Amino acid sequence: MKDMRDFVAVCEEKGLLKRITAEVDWNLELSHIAKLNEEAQGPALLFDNVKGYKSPVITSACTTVERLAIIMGMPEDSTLTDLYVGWEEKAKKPIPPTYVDKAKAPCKQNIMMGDDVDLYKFPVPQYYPLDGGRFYGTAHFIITKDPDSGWVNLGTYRSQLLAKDKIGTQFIKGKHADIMLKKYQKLKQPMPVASIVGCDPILFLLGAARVGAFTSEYDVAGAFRGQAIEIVKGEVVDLPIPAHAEIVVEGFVDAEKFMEEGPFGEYTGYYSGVGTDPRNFIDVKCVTYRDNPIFWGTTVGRAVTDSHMTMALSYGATLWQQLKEMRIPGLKAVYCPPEGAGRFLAIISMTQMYPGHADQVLTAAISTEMGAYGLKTVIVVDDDIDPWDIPRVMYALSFRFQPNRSQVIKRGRSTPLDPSLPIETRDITGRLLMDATIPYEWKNKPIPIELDPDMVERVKERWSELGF
Ligand SMILES: Cc1cc2nc3c(=O)[nH]c(=O)nc-3n(C[C@H](O)[C@H](O)[C@H](O)COP(=O)(O)O)c2cc1C
Ligand SMILES: [Mn+2]
Repeated sequence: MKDMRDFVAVCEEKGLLKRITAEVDWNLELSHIAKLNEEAQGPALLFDNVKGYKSPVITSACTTVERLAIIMGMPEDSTLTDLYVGWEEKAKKPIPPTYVDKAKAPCKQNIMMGDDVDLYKFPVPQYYPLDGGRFYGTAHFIITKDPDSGWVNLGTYRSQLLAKDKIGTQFIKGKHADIMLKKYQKLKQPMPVASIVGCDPILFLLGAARVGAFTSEYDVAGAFRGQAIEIVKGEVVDLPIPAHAEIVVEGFVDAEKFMEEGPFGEYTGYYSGVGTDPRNFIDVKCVTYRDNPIFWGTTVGRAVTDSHMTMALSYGATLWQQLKEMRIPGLKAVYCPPEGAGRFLAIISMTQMYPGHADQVLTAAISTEMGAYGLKTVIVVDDDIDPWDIPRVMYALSFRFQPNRSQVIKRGRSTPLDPSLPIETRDITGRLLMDATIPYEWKNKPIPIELDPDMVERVKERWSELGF
């Protein structure tokens, strides 16, 4: 799979994509169709007839585990936890991208330069009623380069359409683009950036994943595909651009210039902040795009939508990967529920091998790069319980968890989007670690009740006689 069109073709062939030919308004109608469709775990949607536009919009690409598996090149009956395991395995052998001839790069088929740049030429949706405007970048990612080391980063950070040649940025503190922007600020230079809409969907999943600093998401994408991602040079920025991208925005972010941005109906189910905030923005100098470009959007808002599934994969897989890298023995499986956007809550199943082992796993989870940011509750269960089996997790919390002994509250880095904290003080969160295992060191463990096997046989034989 090298681009969005391959993904559309695969999904269409498997009956996992629906073309909507009726006219649909980009203003709320399109997003509401997508949201209601996603609540029902429906197909990917290709809107062929957006009011006032000729080119299509795709939504709901990542809504089901089946389609996430297709993007990852994994068996379609995989569970989310299977995908975490596959992610960790595939990511092991990074392959750097390779340059191809510009003449052969579809992303260069059309160009708008300078004053001709007009982002209103694309069918950008308005998602929710109180959103500050249309959001150009949802299922997109922003490419930046570290001025010191040359490390190329791909990160998904939302972008509001602020003017025909301006899109907002929301690089939350400590995100890779934010770290780089601060370096450009010191150098007194604007940061060159490119925003990519529509491409091989694995690039978007990686843009949304917490790949460690100094590692390029391009190299990890190469690992997933088993071959180098094809790139070309930008027209005005010296950044590698996916050759098969649908729409490429090139421009500059000046760390000292701001425009009012937001609010936006976030994945927490609440609008971000209280109103607009001054934010940096991309001053767009050039746009290149394919013929009839497919505009890709992802629905945010109340769980569970497309973006929650995206994060349940990209964040959950990262947590699993980073725990595995710590080489802790006995880890069986991790599950980061889509209801918590894959990042507020994690459940870990493990085989205990020594006293304090469960405590180690709990503190390890919040010490990973992934878990150190915003993870609020970690539950560890014994290996007889699958972490995605929520009724069994409730059982463990009822019969194995002991508040006097097995919960610890820590503090750490929060996300400014967490609605459980007052809007003014969202820097620091509490973290709850819950040990729902039976302590390894107990000499007298509770004796589990097993049915008598002979009696079970006898009762089964008499089942119909008993009137069942
Ligand atoms: C749909 C979507 C929208 C996102 N919006 C933002 C955002 O506006 N700002 C932000 O800092 N992170 C946002 N994220 C999370 C980042 O993509 C994620 O933290 C990623 O790790 C950032 O890349 P980096 O690790 O290279 O900085 C969003 C994720 C998704 C899936
Ligand atoms: Mn990164």
